[in-house]
This record gives sequence, C-alpha cells and structure tokens, in this order.
Amino acid sequence: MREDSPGRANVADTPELEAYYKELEKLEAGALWTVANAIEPWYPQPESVPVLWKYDELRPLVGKAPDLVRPEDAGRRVVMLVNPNRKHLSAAVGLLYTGIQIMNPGERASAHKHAASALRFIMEGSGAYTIVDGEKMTLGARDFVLTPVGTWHEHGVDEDGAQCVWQDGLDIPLMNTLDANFYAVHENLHQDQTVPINSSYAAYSGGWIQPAFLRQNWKKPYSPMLKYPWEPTYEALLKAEKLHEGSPYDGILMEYVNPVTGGPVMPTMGASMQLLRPGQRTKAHRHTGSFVYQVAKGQGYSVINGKRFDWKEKDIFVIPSWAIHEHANLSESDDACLFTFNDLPVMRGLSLYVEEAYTENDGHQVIEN
Ligand code: GTQ
Repeated sequence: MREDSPGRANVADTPELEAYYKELEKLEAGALWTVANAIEPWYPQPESVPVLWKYDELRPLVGKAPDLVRPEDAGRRVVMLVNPNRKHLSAAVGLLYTGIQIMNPGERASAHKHAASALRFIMEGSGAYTIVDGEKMTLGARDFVLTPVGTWHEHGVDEDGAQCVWQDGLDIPLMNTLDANFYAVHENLHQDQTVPINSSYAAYSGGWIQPAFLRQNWKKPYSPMLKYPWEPTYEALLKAEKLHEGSPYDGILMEYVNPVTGGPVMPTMGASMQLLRPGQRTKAHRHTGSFVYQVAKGQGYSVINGKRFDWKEKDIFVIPSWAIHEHANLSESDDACLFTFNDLPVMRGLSLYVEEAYTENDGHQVIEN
C-alpha cells in the first residue's frame, strides 16, 4: 500500500525488489516498507464493523438451544455474537466478546475460573443466580453483575424460577491476543456458599457511606461489589436527569464504579448506563475504545459511521473504536436507556484514550442508508 505523502512508504516494485522480498520470506523476514503504511495507520482502522443484532431475530434461535444441548455438556450454553470481520477471535467488537446465555429452571452450569473478566446483564426471567467466590447473588431483569478475573463463578436458575436469558460480556479476545488466558474447572464442579446471599451489595451499596473495615482490606484489582441492581440505577439516572443537562454526545451517562476506588468495575472492562431524554438526539463524536451496547429500555436509533441502526429493548449493537456515532430516542414521551460495556480501562490505563467532536453539519452525520 503505497502513499504519495512525505514520510510515508512509497516504493515501486521492480523485478530486483520482488526477488529480494522472496529471499527475505524464506528466512521468515520481510521489508517493512511493503507494509509500513498498513501497520502504522494515521488513525485507528478497526477491522470490526458496526453490527446490530435484533433480539426478535435472535431470541427464537436462542430458545432452541435448551432442546439441543445441556449445560453440563456445553459448559456454557451460549449463542455468541460474532463480528463478521473478526470470526477467528470470537469477538463482537475489538477485543471484546459477547453472547446470550439461556437457562431453564433447575439447571446450573459448573463452576470455573479464568483470566478473562466477565459480566452479565440480565434480559429475561426470574430465579437466576450466580455464585462468585462463594457469594450467591439473586438476579432480575436489567441487573448487572460482575464475575471478575480469577474468581470462581457458576450460574443457575432456581427450581421455582422461570427460563432466564442474559447477556455475557468477556474480554476473552483480549486475553488471547495477549497470550495471557488461563482456565480452571472447580474440583467439586460447584462452590459452597461461604458468605450471606447478596452480601457484597449489602456492604457497599451505601454510596457516600462505606464500611471502613472492609475497604481498607480490599486489595484486589476489581470492585468488591459484584451486583448492581436495576432499580437504584434507574433512580440515579432520573435524579441526575432532573439536575443536569448531561453530555451533548451521550445524554445522562452514568458509570458503574468500584465503590472503593471510584474507578471502573474491573481492570479491563468498564460499564455504564445512559439515559436519553424523550426526543433527544445527541451530537456525533468519536473516541478510541470498543463498545458493546444493550438497549435496556425504549426505542431509537444510532448513526454509526453514517449508517443508521434502529434499535429497541434487548437489541445489542457494537461501536468500533474511532467510529463516529450519535444516538436518538424516537419516543417523545419515554426515556431510552442504553447499557454499555467497553474496554475503556485498557484505553485509559495505557494512555490511549482520545476523543474528538464531529463538527460538520451542526454535529450530525449525513445518513447514508
Ligand atoms: O460464564 O464464564 O459466554 O467463560 C463465555 C465464556 C460465558 C462464563 C461465556 C465464559 C462464560
């Protein structure tokens, strides 16, 4: 890929050079100038493309999985969402994985742990639980729960519950790209409950009043609070909406935080919930970082790199790094809420976070489709 620009590689092929490249190849070597412009792009050039997965289309296929495989055999019974350009990585976008897991009442999946960090956002059902390092957490629709790096975790649905569906988010492609992934199955396949049910939420959900005796001993690189329930999340959004204008690009965007540090919930992945007011249309911007969205509430659309993606509750879509994007709430009476998880802790931790407003056309993209 030649570029006619000072400082960029611009070498014409000649028979001598082509012969030279062949000789280098035999020694597992190559001439940098043949690839330099491709491997050092002027700005991020993700292979991932924006994708929207409609829940109405996916749900019937997700619903077939329980007739076809048992969680005992599958390990995890999940339909994963795969970016068409990243199939070899099993990534939804960038180096993030996501999937939809389904479980019937009375079913449970075995306990395991891995270097990958994981999270869930509950979509349907009742009686779901997850056990993380001996703490059982009960889960309902739109609750958000962490299963951080290195923690033993298992999922199930109580006998008297209803079929449950949730979204899993993991940094598996990141761990594999870094060649840092490990995996272990629990020796008993299941954990004993060693602390009271929902105890980390009980301990840390006070916001501005926090247990000193626990905080000072917490040395792990992730949030000690593992469950973030929907009702208080939504209440906080409504409270913020009354008091603040919010961001012109993101509306009322609130981050789920580690209550000890105020930072992201896990070292590699952050998460947020954003509220778009009735009729709100945000301005376009772009930034580094890969984002997986689930529509928690409402209906609207996002314009990503000039393409419009219409969404409603439980649809999942992705925004690749540096893609120009804006959001719109199509309802004039109800708010819309978007759940997101992302790799921002990695971007920020490596000093790679860059953000830029889109300034043409009054801050809105021209929609191509
Ligand atoms: O529950 O830990 O969707 O390890 C994929 C891999 C869920 C999990 C997934 C996993 C998990």
